[in-house]
Amino acid sequence: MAAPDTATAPRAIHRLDYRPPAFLVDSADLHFDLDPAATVVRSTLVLRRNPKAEDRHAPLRLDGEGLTLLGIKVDGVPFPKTHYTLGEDGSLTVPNPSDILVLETEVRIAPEENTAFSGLYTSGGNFYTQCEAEGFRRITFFPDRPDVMTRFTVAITADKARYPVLLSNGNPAGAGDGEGGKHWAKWEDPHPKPSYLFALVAGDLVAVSDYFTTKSGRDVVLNIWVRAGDEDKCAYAMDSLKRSMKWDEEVYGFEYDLDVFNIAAVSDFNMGAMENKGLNVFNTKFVLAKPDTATDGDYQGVETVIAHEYFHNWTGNRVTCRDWFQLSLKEGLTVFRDQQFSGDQGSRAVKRIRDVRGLRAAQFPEDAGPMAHPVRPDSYIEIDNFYTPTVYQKGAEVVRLLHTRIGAQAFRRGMDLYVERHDNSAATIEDFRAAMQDASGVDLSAFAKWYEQAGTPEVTAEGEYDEAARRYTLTLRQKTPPTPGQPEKRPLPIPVAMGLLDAGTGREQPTRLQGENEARTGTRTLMLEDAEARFVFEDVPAPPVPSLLRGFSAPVKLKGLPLDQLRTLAARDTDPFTRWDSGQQYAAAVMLGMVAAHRRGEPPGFDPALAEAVRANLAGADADPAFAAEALPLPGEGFLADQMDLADPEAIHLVRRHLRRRIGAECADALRETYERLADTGPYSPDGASIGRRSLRNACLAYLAAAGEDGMRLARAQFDAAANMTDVLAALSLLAESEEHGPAALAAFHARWRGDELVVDKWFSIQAMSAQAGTAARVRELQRHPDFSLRNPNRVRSLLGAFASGNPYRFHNRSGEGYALLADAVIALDPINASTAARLVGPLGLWRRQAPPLSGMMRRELERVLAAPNLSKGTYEKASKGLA
Ligand code: B3K
Ligand code: ZN
Repeated sequence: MAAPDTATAPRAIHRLDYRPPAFLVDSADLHFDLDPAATVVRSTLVLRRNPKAEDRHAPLRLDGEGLTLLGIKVDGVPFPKTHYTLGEDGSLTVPNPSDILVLETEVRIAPEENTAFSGLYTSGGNFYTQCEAEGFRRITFFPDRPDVMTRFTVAITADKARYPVLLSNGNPAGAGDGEGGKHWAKWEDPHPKPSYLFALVAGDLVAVSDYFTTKSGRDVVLNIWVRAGDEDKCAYAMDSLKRSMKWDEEVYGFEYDLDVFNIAAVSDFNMGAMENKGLNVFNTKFVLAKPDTATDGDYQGVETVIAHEYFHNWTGNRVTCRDWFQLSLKEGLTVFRDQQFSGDQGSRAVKRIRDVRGLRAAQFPEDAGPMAHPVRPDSYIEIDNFYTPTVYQKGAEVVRLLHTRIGAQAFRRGMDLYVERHDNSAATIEDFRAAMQDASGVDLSAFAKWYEQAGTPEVTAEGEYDEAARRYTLTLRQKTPPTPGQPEKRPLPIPVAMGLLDAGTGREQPTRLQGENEARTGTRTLMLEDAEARFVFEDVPAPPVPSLLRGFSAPVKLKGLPLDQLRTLAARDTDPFTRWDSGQQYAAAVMLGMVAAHRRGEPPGFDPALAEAVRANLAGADADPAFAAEALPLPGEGFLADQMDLADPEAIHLVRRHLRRRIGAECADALRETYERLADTGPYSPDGASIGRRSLRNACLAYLAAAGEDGMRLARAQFDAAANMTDVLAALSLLAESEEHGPAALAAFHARWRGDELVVDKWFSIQAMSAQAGTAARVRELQRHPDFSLRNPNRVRSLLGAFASGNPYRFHNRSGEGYALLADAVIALDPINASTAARLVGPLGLWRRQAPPLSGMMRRELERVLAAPNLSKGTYEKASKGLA
C-alpha cells in the first residue's frame, strides 16, 4: 500500500490530550482593509494568562495559516524579531510573554486566491468568510479554538462603489465615508464568542428585510442579503426564520439577543450554512426558493437549515463546545431541535419517517464502514472530516433517547439548567448529560455509552405465547458489530417503544407486565439495558403480534421479524412509523429473496402482496397523502444493499426495476386514478398537505412511467405543462431514463434554465443519477461542459456527488470507469478545495461492501488517490482509513 511513511504522515489529535488554553483573549479589535488581492487585517488582542491553565509559564501560541506578517507590537511597542517565532505550520509563538499583554498584528491575505473557501474569500466579486472549524487562523493570528471566547469589535474599510454593503457580527456601531472613494462600517458584538463564529460579508448585495418582535417586546431587524435579481426568492427563508424565532421562544424560552439578524447567501460554499453570531452565511441552495425554480424538497431544505442555524444561537453560540470532540454537543442537539420544529410545522409522523430514511441512508453505512466513529470521536486528523451523519444525525437520535427517557417536561427543565450553568462558556457532552440528569433525577450514566461507542446495534426479538397461562414472553437481544479500533462492544440502554396487536383482529391490546397491577393502553417503552432481556406480559388472550421500536425509539437495526407479522403491522399498526417501516421491511425481504434468485440465474417471480399493498395504500391515501407518498415507493437501492453481506448493486437495480414495472402495470388503473384526482389546482404552496399530494402524485407517475410508454407520455405531458419545479423535475427524472424522450427534455430544460445556477445543478444531477448504460461516460463528458467547474462545490456535488452516492448501479459499473472518474476528480480537486475533495472520496472507502472484482478496482483507485503528491490531510485521512 502506498502510504506515506510515518515521519511525514499527518498527525492525529486525541480527545484525551485536551488541555485548557494558556491564554485567554478578553477583547479583539479587528480592522479590515478589503482588497481581493491584498487585504490587510490589523488586530489588537487583549490577552491574559488563563488562571485555569496547567502550566503557568507556557508560551503564548497563536494559530495562523498562510498569513504574511507585516507588523507586530506588544503593549504599543514594536516587538523585536528575537522575541517571537513563526512556525512552519504558520503559527506565531511568543516564548516569554508577560501574563497580561496587548498584542497588535498586521497581516496581509489574498482572498481572491482562496479557492478552499475557508477563511476570507471572494465569490462573484463579493467577500465572505467561513471560519468553522479552523478558518479564522487564515484571517489573523489567534488562539483558534472554541474554548477561547472573546468580545469582538470589527471595523471594515472598502471601496464604496464596489462594496456598498459591509457586514460583520453583532450590532452596527457606526459607518461613514473615508478617503479615495472608500467607506467604512463598524460592528460590535456584545456576546463573547469563539473565533469560529466570526463572520464578515462585504459587497454589492441587496437586502430583503422584515422584523420580528421578541417575547419581551424588542424589535429585531431581519435582513436576507442576496445578489440583485434574487430578491423574489427570499420569501420562504424569511417566513421560516420568523417561525423559527417564535418556536424557539415558545418551546424553549430562547429569545434572540441582538438588534439585527443578518443572513447572507453565497453560491460558493463548502456546506449548507453557517451559524456565525448575528450574521449567518448560507449556501444559496438553502435560501433561494420560488415555485418555478425550487422543488418541495428544496423548500423543506430551506426551512430546516434556516431553523437549524437560527437555533444554534443558543445551542452552539451562547453555549459552545469546549473542543471539537464535543461537536455533537451543538450539532446533535441542534439537529434534534430542528427536527422537532419541522415536525411541529406539519406532520410529525412523516417528518420522522423522512429523518429515519436519511439516517439509514447515510449514517448506518458510515457506522459500518472504515470511517465509523463514536458520536463523540476519540481522535481525528482533520476535524473537517467529522461533520458527519454520525455527529449530526446519530447525535440527534441520542438526544432523542434522553428526551424519551426523561420526558418532554424534564427535558425542558434540563435545557434551562444547561443554559443556566453554561451560558457564555464552552461546555462538554458530559455537562449536557449532567444537566439532564440533575433536572430529571433520572440516572442517565448508562447513556454515556451512546456517545462513546461506534456502530449500529442490532436488536432481535423472540416471542413465546403460553396459551394455558395467557402469557406472552418477549425476549429482546442486542449486539453491536465491531468497528475500527473498537473490537469489543458493550450493551447500550435501548428504549423500545412498543405495543401488542391481536394477531387475528389486528387490534391493539392493552398490556400488563408481570408485577404491574393494571393493564395499560397504547404505546409503552421497554428498556433493553443488557445483552438480553425478557418481558413477560400477562392476560394476553390470544397470540399477539408485537409492534416494536415505534416512532423509531432508538437508532438500531431491528432484525428478523417474520414476514406475516410485518404484513399485519404494515396494514394495522396504530403507530404510523411502524406501519411505514413494516411495509418497507416486508418489501425489502421479498426483494432480497428476488436478488438471491436472480444471482442463481432463476426468474424473478412476483409476490402479489406487493401490488395489494400499493392498492390498499392508494385506496386509503386521501386520509394522509403525505404518508401514502412515503409508503408507496419500494425501498431504495442503498437500503437493500445494506442488508446484504456483500452488496450487488446491479442485481438490486434490476430486481427493483422489474418490480416497479410489474407493480406499475398491475396497479395501472388505481395509480392513474390517483394521479388524475390529485392534479394541482390553484397556486403553488409549500405546506405539508400540498407537498404530500404532489409527492403522492409523482410517486404514482413514477410507477406508471416504469410500466411503459403510456406512463412516459404522461411524464412528457407533465414536463411540458407543469408550473412548478417539483412536478417538472419529477417528470424530467423519469424522461431522462428514456432514450426516446430523454435528450430532448434535457436539452429543453437546460435551454430554459441555463441562467439559474441552482436549477443547472439539478440538470447535472439528473444525468448523473440516470440508470442508462452510458452514464459514467456521460459524467466524464459533463465535466468538460462549459457550465461545469471544479471550483464550485454545489456543482461538484451535483454531478460527482450525485453520481457516486446517488447512483449505486452505474457508479459500480463493472468496467470500473465510475471509480476511476471519481478518483481523477478527487485528485484534481484536492489542491483546489481539500474539504470538498475529502467529502467526495468517501464512497471509494466502502470497497469492502462490494464483491470482487469491484472491491479490488475500488481499492486500487483509493490507493491511487493516496499516492497523489501533496495530498491534503483531510483527503489523506479518508483515503488511508479506507485502506487500513
Ligand atoms: N456548523 C456548520 C458546519 C461547519 C462545517 C465546517 N466544516 C453548519 C451547521 O452545522 O449548522
Ligand atoms: Zn449545525
